[in-house]
Amino acid sequence: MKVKRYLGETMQDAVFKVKADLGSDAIILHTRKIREGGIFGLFGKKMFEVIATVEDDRESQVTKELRQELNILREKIQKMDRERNLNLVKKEYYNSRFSYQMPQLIFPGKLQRYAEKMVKEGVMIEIINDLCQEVMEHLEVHQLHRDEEVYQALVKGIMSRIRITAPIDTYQSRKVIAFVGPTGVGKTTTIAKLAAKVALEGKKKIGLVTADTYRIAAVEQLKTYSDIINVPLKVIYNEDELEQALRELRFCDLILIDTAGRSQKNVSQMEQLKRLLPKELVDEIHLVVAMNTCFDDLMESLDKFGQLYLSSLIFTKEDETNKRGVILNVLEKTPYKISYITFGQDVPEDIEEADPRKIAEMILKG
Ligand SMILES: Nc1nc2c(ncn2[C@@H]2O[C@H](COP(=O)(O)OP(=O)(O)OP(=O)(O)O)[C@@H](O)[C@H]2O)c(=O)[nH]1
Ligand SMILES: [Mg+2]
Repeated sequence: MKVKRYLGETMQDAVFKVKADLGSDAIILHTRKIREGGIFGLFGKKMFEVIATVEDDRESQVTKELRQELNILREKIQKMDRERNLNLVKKEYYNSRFSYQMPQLIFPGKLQRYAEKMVKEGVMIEIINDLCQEVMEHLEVHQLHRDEEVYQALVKGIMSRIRITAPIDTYQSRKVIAFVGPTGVGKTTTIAKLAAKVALEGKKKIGLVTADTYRIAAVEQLKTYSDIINVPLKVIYNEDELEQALRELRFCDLILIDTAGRSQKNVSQMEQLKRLLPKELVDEIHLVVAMNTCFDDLMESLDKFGQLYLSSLIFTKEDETNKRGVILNVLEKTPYKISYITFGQDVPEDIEEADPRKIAEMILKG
């Protein structure tokens, strides 16, 4: 570091000399008034002294580089701030919209394409927004442009939202399981599929009970299946007969109870169902709902059937809808788990245990 001394008749004069010699990057270290000439400092001329310095080349190069780095960092921080503010505004905007509206979703890179797919699959906007925000937080900017990385990150996000229960044929102890739900959603067909699967595996003895004596053909429907797969079927006409039917099926490891379709709007039917399926006799109740039902009706069913102690949900008729996002929506709005998904009329093929990865892929692949 060079340190130099400058004298001027005025302070401005001295500073002017500093600038002329060392340039405008000069640093003033010290100033003072002095007397120059004379005897022993007396009678000398009054002058102004300035001690100044300037960084040498090597130092100024380092400073330059540091300054450049500082500017880059400053720009990055400003950009991040702008992005964060933009995201906050977007989030606020989406949250303020009614779920079914399709606002202009704007996400970076490949996220945009998947966000649009999820909209088509009927996933609620707030869920899409949350999923995409999570991916944006976890992936670097360049990764957002790689399809596979974005896809896998979204699969992971969806999977973390899918809650499932263990398949009924994995239970260690004897279980009595009832199936309830609105009319025509596929309760009897689902029971036939499950009974046939378990019977075919041959590991468990299965028995059927039907409480659906409401429609003349209902008993016949289940009887046909029980004859084909060769499992016993008991018919009960009121709640008092369940205990006896279960006693008669005491040699069975798994007993599936079919119930009549019930409208969630009919309060007395709901009360009847509660009396029919007491906790002391029935271990689990699975609510069967069809995926092609409109979301509001579905939520109403969940609300009303929720008066029973539901263990899990079965989504049927996946093959009859292109709004598979309903599964995510329901799990977001309720505390339930899923046990099975059915996707056709064929017994026993068209049923699968709920699998979070498959559900995520189904929603993202469309
Ligand atoms: N496409 C399709 N049809 C299904 C599915 N599951 C059931 N079904 C059909 O839906 C109709 C009603 O099925 P059921 O099993 O009788 O329905 P349910 O809930 O027992 O009806 P109720 O006892 O009258 O309340 C039948 O034609 C079934 O073949 C499915 O996953 N996909
Ligand atoms: Mg039925």
